[in-house]
Amino acid sequence: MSQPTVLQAYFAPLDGTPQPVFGRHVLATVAFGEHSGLALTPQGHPELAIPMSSPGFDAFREVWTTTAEPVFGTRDGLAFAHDGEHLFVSGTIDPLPVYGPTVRATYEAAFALVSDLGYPHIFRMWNFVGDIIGTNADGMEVYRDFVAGRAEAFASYGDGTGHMPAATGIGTRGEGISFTLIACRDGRPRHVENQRQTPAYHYPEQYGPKPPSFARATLLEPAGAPAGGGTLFVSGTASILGHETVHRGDVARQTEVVLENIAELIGGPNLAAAGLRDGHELKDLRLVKVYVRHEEDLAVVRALCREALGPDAETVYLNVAVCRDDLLVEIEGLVPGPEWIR
Ligand code: 3EB
Repeated sequence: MSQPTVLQAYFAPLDGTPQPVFGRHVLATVAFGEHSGLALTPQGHPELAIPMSSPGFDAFREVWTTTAEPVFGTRDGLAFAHDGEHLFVSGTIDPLPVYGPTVRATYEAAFALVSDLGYPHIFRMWNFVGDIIGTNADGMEVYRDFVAGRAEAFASYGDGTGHMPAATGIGTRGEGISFTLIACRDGRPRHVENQRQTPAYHYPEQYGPKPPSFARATLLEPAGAPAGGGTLFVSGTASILGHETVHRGDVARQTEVVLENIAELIGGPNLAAAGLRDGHELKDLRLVKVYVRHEEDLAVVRALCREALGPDAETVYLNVAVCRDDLLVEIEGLVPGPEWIR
């Protein structure tokens, strides 16, 4: 039997070319720096650049690698990379007075690529929304405008698992919208909700005309690997209980609720409720991105994260707006499966 194709990620400095370890290939990168754009690099792989760095916070390149030789390309303004098991797609949308119809068309083009290239299972998405809590030309909040367009695209997407992938929806320090998705061919994503939170796709209408299309976490059980393993992708998580923001104006308590929400989400009882084995702790989280709305809150948020997360968590901090004006912090990360080599 052939070896499973293993996907991994790491954070690298922005300057310099990503150097994967022997036997691995760069699939795609995301540059969290000062610039925006999407292109195939001289090395071949797609790189999405998002303006999200600022003085006092982090700037870094997220490098996705794979054990199989990837193929790179572009279609419909999207850039992609695939390795026979995983497909990485990135796209950008220029600033617009109203985003919904273009978000719908662009995400539909991405879903068509997912289907045409034969990687039907989307297991993780990131949605980077400039001016996220600003107002569009119709007087609607940009995030709600975006969410409605995305929901229309998801309405015609079905991978047979019947659920939405783990995702992040977050502000940037620039304009326009960009996104990245990762899908797989033979692996099976297992989507997980959080017993402390209303599924986002069931949020009531007070948060917008269409509910957000994402799961709280997704476990990717790699094709060909023994059952019970897999990487658990944790969505952007905020200080929300049920569907309501809690601790308005109190960044320390919001950070505590976020960390408790993630601890509950990845813990044994919540995973068992989703039919999954294993259970994890906050100390198991890696590649943690902490989105802090107010620059001056960084020290408080950092201290609480340092205490809760492990010393190897590889935590980065970015100063961007979150999708509700009362949310001060959002945190995402992943729990690597046994297939990861460190
Ligand atoms: C929330 O729980 C906070 O729209 O893709 C978190 C993760 C949030 C993903 C998205 C939004 C998204 O509703 C916001």
